[in-house]
Parts: sequence; structure tokens; C-alpha cells
Amino acid sequence: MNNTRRHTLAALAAVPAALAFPTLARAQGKIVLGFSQIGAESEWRTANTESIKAAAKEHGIELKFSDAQQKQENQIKAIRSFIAQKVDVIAFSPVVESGWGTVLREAKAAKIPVILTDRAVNEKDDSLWVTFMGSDFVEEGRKSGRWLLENYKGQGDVNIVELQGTVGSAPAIDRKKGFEEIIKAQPRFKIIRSQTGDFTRAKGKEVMEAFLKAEGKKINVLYAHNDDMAIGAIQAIEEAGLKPAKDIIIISIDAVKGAFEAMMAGKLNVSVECSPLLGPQLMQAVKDLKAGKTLPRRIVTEEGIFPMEVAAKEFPKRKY
Ligand code: GYE
Repeated sequence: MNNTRRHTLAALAAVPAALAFPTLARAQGKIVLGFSQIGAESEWRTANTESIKAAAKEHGIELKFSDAQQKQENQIKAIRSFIAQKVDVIAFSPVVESGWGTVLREAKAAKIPVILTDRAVNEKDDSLWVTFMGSDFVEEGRKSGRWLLENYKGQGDVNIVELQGTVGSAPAIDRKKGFEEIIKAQPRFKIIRSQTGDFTRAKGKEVMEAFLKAEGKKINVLYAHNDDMAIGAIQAIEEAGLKPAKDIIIISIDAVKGAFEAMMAGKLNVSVECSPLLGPQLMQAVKDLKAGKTLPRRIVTEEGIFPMEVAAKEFPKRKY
């Protein structure tokens, strides 16, 4: 055996079988989609994952699904493995906004189109992805702020504590921005504390406990960037002997079932909708791409707002 051949064999042995040989799916003529999900940090995320898996099945698309456990490095690894496997399309929901340039250029060099779902990236070269589908997070922040200005009954200074989402993520940055843009019109509304709760119940509770310890009864309003953190915070508020939604007005975002249950129990004042049901439109976009169609650069999800007064009536209609 000559040297070159030995090298080739050795190299092949180092490549997992799944990468060295075309998948069965491709042999059957199926479209192969690699999807890198952020993790399972919230009710929203779980519903999003279910929506994507169900829609792939329905559309006959072979889905390679990878869970990054909220770590950017795991998402980058997953995307590189999708490139090595020569999937037809890559889609992902970027945990944070920055740091994607290199891996996106690798996908582009491999001629694999990339679709951003749910969260945006902060990259100048917008030829690195074909479309971005998901919510307008700045608008969700504005809706939260408007609801507060229109519905807050008390006089004098209004002390707000804010539970931010994951540091550096598009929804945390944008929801803060939209909310602040609206409340600055009335200077008596003041954010006195703002900290990340990483979009989870456990962290939401922990940080709210710290807010209560530091500010106690001074807190008039809680603005949480998602429902899960608000639900965690509600526990902290109750444990501190205060009444959620009465002693402290609570606004959160997503409108997942858990938020409706909290509203029906009178513990959450309002939830601004952010739909995780992106599966069907993602699969449609994947098919359109493979059929040679040009996608719109931005596909925005339509969403509403649900105050506690309508929760019981709306609850049976909710799909996530
Ligand atoms: O609001 C939060 C989740 O990116 C819109 O991520 C999504 C956010 C959602 O963990 O609950």
C-alpha cells in the first residue's frame, strides 16, 4: 500500500460514518435541514422546538436537530457539523447577537443557505443569511411600556425593576430598548434596578429575591423580558409576603400557557404575545429556497397583547 492511500484510509477512519456517506434521506430525495436550537430555557423555547419538529415531519423534511444548552460554542460546533454533512439548508436561533461572522462565512463558502429564526445576529454583511423570521422585539418592549403608561393607577414616582433576558441576546437588547423608549416620555416612571435572569424561572426568582432584599416595598412594577422569569419572580414576591399583580404590577412577554394560568390566578397583570410557532413558516421557506424562489429578507410574526381581564376567555384558544 503506498503512502497516499494509507493516508486516505486513515483520514476516512477518522470521519464518523454519518459524515462520510450521504444520508439515507438524501438518497430518498428528501431535503435535509440542520437546525441549531438555543436550548430548553423556557416554555417558549419548548413550544418552538415542538413546532419545528412537527412541521418538519409534516413537510417530509429530514431534520437534524441539535440543542446547544444555551452555549454559543455549541451552536458553532453544530453549524460546522451541518456544513461537514452537506445539509441542504441550515437554520438557527442565535443565542447572542455577535460572534457569528466566521462560521457564517464558512457556510457561505460551502454554498449552504442559512435562515435565521427567532433571533437576529449583529453582522454587517447581510449576505451571510437569506432571511430572518421572527418577532419584532423592540415593538414588544414598546407594547409593554405603553400598557404600563396607560394602565398604571398610582400617583408619584413609579419604581420599576427589570428582569432582562440572556445578556447579549437580541430579545434582551431590543425589549429593553423598546420599553425605555416609551417610558421616558413620563419621567416619573423609573427603572431602579435591572439585571439578567437569563430567561429562566430559577434565575428570575433568584434575582427578584435580591431586588426585594435591596428595595423592599419601594418596588411598584416588575417588567420581565419573558413569562418564565415573571413566574419565578411571582414566587419570590409571595415568599416576601407581598401580593403579585397588586402590590407589584407585573408585565411580561411571550403569552405562554403558564402566563395565562398566572393571570387567571390574579398574579400577573399582562403578557405581551411573542409566538414561538415558527415551524410551518420555516419549512415553507426551506422548500421555497430549494425550489429556487427568492425569500423576503425579513418575515415578521404578527402578535397581540393579553391583559389579565381577558385571560380566561382566551386561554382555551392558546396553542402554546
Ligand atoms: O421570549 C424567551 C426565550 O428568543 C423570543 O427566548 C425568544 C425568547 C423568549 O427563552 O422566553
